[in-house]
Amino acid sequence: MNVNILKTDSLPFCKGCGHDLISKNTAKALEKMGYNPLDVIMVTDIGCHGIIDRSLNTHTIHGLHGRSVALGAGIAFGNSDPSKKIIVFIGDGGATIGLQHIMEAARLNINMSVIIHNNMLYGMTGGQSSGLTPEGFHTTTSADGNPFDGYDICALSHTAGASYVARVSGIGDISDKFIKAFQTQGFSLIEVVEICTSYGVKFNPGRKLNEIIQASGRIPGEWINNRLPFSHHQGRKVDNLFAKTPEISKSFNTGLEKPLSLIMSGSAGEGVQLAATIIVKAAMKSGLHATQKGSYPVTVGVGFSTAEVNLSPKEINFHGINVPDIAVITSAEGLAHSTRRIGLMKSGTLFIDQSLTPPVTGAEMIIRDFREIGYRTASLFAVMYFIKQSGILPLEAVFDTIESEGLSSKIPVEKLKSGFEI
Ligand SMILES: Cc1ncc(C[n+]2csc(CCOP(=O)(O)OP(=O)(O)O)c2C)c(N)n1
Ligand code: SF4
Repeated sequence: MNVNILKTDSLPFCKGCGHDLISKNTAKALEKMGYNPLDVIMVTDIGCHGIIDRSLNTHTIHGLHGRSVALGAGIAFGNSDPSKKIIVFIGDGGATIGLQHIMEAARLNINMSVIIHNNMLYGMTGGQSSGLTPEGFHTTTSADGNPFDGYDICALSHTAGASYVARVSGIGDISDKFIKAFQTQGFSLIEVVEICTSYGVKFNPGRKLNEIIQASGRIPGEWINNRLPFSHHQGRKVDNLFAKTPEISKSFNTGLEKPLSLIMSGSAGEGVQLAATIIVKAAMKSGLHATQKGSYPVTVGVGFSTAEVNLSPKEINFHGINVPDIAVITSAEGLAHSTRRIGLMKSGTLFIDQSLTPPVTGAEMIIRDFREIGYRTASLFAVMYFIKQSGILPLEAVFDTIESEGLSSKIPVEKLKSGFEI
């Protein structure tokens, strides 16, 4: 398979933003190294650099501000396949918020690469100083120039024990430096010093990147420790996460010939996520590839609950959904959460419970009492209704999954069967 790391050349950053250069050089380095996107796990942090997720064909994980290194470390601990590449993107804001995570990952020499997007300020929130802002650099919170010196993140990481550390200026082709980092056994970190064209340029008119770097005393360079990577000490003590996941074998046939995206929106307690899991597993039993993503408020147990499911006869590289092909809406909270995306549907089908006010959409609408079997089964009932109508997989695959997942006592199987006249 020859799939590019980036889905598009037109990345979602302001014109001239250094994040664009970093993303493209990361992709270039991985492509030069012959990586399949599905062997790359990209963890991104909160901030402008993090919105790259939607442009990547790799696996992507987006964490809390400053926590992406900890997330990457968790993945590295659970991964025993050296062909998988774990790369963490983080801003200078996130890097100082999560500084201790970086130090620990360097000290343990965990097998992962961290790329710090050091634009010397908090980009996404309007240009505040971070712990890496150099002395004298002007930001929203230091209008007279930063009175403090920033951390030397390269020196700290090198001293902590990272195998490979480099600081580079974010100009031109920097993919070879990235290749060195990605080839490293153990922890590698690259600090790319770059400019936020919206705020860095505005507050520091006339200053050029290389002059700022020289003035800061944080000169580009490479620092190497000859140490064994964490994986060497880890030995056989760690469990392989993939080994714990039972394989699903194909026992049914599919009628789906092209990718299909589905959003299911209801309320907490209505079994939306469980219904999505059942459908995903039933689809896999029918030979399809499938992805599932859940969204709900931080206070789990109240408010909306939305599941996004992609099904495809081919491998799925991008598991986000902008405009779905199918939407299944079973409660007012679910409708409120998905109204925007339903409004964007120009075709496809919306399955909506009859108790709700139909929204404006270009999708065909199927209105029905999906709660007749019980509100906890509304989402599953509605999505099974779609499955039966479309023939993308047999309903037997769904019932078989309910049984094999040990859910027969939780789900009113007989009622569902009679609902479908089985
Ligand atoms: C825990 C937490 N604190 C604050 C915020 C608000 N916030 C969102 S983006 C951001 C700044 C990000 O700056 P940086 O990490 O340097 O990344 P950049 O936007 O420059 O790429 C902040 C403070 C947040 N999302 N989470
Ligand atoms: S605000 Fe700054 S950091 Fe964010 S995308 Fe624009 S130029 Fe880049």
